[in-house]
Amino acid sequence: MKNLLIAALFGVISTSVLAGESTFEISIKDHMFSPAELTIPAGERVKLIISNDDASPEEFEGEDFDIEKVIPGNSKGTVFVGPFEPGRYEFVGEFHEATAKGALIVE
Ligand SMILES: [Cu+2]
Repeated sequence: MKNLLIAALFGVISTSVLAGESTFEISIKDHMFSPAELTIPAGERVKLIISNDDASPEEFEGEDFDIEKVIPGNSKGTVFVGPFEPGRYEFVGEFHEATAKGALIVE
């Protein structure tokens, strides 16, 4: 019983550590990212909440990392990125690549 309790507590702790990963928000408006450059910590898995404030769908796509996620108009999408080495990692909104450009600055 005691071991079960410890295991249960441990489960709660590891879940909360996962839930505690850094979260950052990016928005899309007029087919542009804001902020266009986002600084995130190196060596960590990071949660990005992408809010598409345009009426049309957008696809968040990493140029320098392997993520693709379509976000319908006027809604939010969540992706997990990293852990990355320090550097600059570009991404685009693939449906409006001419204007929807951004980068993660990993420090
Ligand atoms: Cu794509």
